Amino acid sequence: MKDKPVKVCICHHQKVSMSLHRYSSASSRGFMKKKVVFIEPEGAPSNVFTRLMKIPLLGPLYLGTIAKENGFAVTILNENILKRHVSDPELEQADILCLSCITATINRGKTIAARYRDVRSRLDLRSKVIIGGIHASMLPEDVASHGDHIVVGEAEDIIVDVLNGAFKDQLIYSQPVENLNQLPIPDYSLIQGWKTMNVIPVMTSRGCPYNCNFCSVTEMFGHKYRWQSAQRVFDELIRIPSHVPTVFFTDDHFTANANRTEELLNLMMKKGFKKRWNAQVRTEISKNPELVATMRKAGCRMVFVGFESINPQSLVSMHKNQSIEDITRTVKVFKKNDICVHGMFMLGNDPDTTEVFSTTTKFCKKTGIDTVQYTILTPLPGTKLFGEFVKQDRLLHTDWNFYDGLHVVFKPRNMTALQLQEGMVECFRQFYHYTNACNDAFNTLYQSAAALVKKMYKNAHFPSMMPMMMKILGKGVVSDWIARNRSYMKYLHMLSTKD
Ligand code: B12
Ligand code: SF4
Repeated sequence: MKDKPVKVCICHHQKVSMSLHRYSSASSRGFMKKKVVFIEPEGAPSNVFTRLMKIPLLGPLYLGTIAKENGFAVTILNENILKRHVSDPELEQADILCLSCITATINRGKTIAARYRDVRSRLDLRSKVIIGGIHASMLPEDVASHGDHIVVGEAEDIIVDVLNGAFKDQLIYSQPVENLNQLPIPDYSLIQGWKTMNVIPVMTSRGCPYNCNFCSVTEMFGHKYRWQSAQRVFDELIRIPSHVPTVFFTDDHFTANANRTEELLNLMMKKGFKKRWNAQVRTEISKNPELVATMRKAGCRMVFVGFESINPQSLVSMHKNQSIEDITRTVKVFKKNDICVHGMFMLGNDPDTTEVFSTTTKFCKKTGIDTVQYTILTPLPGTKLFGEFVKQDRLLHTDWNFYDGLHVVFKPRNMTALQLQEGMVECFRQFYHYTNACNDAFNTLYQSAAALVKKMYKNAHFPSMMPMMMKILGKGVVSDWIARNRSYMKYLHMLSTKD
């Protein structure tokens, strides 16, 4: 394990915004278009989402669409969608390479940048690397030696100027997009292999008024909640190709503006929008059961909710602003409306002891949460948590590959790092096993029969098979994670014997 010094971003934020609202200026004609290649490097192979759901980040899509509309020849290479690394010929063709990375993918991004420079210089061609995305925005110093320009923040307003070479400074600060309605409809055909995508991400808002200490969303997109109008969202929805069955509203907080949400859902129902969709929500929404019922009618099949912890002290230490009652009510209200609940939990907060593993798994079983995602508290760069852990000298290392929420990268307070790592694995094992899947199968059978009877009299929803399937698939994912991470477990074991 490499120990690298951590530099926390303390740059002066002199923000620049050169050419606002040039998202749809006319394409240039009559000369060779500059080739711009956006790359989203592969995610951690053990991450269940990387393997099962190929969802691209929207950054390259918005920026690529704007660049195309402004006369550049754009390709987006997403290594998760391609299921392979980008090749040398693909890198050779890029006049400008644009990298979009989260923390867990930045190491791979740096490798790609080096390879790109290498293949271009062998052909005696100039190379230009621009790096953006959340990691570069939170820790620009970490990537400075790998890019000609590092862009901090939302880049829609400046991308054309950056590509045109209008900026002299290496570090470029951009402004948040003020009016999200003006964003172009993402052009998915720019992504090579996009037709294999079975879920299309749509993001209808940015920013979050909350202040969770582990989250980088507020650092990146701010506390002001900005949203698109129902009509703008609908315009995007109807352009999604018919072969894609599912939409994922990737907003951090899809229902934060209840009026806008209701307007959108009504529009979807009125216009007969038929795709099923999932969304990320906070627990507050379950205080509005009418809206939840409308969500189901408009096609919602699953919600992803950051429950984070069932240890009340941990909820406080995270500044999550939610209680156990909120969590319990949320599961109840959504299940009552036949919407599956994917609960996301974070283990290893300072108030957590080893007891947290069994109490969390028991809670998940008792409440009947459909699918779960246990993560380990992770100090992501730019967050308050990261700042605190650096100050307290609690980071184990800064090998970003392991900053994926599935590896312990800090010294926990009330247990060893190994106990935390093993505890997470055990939580997964307890949830994703065949007995649970069989229980789901029986429940599904029973509920289907009940729905059939009900349907004779009124509308009834048939239960989803998804939780059962996820439990079977999840079991394989957990075994795979264990097999791939033996050396990391050994490393944590070595640390615990040192203490
Ligand atoms: C959709 C989503 C997912 C999807 C797809 C993710 C993917 N392809 O990596 C799924 C569900 C699979 C997922 C999984 C994970 N995710 Co996620 N996810 C998101 C979410 C909600 C939306 C991403 C998005 O599209 N944003 C909107 C676009 C517009 O923003 P953007 O892509 O950052 O682009 C803007 C700027 O960054 C910049 N920019 C971006 N690229 C470039 C390139 C250039 C050249 C330039 C100039 C500018 C630029 O301009 C863009 C336009 O304004 C974000 C939260 C968020 N609000 O962003 C979290 C987020 C990205 N995820 C996060 C995390 C931690 C994870 C997981 C590790 C969680 C886990 N434990 O499993 C995994 C890792 C997956 C992987 N790749 O390995 C963190 C990342 C933080 C960090 N520092 O790394 C975020 C920020 C959430 C958080 N709470 O902090 N995720
Ligand atoms: S975790 Fe969710 S609620 Fe908390 S600050 Fe981040 S986006 Fe907002």
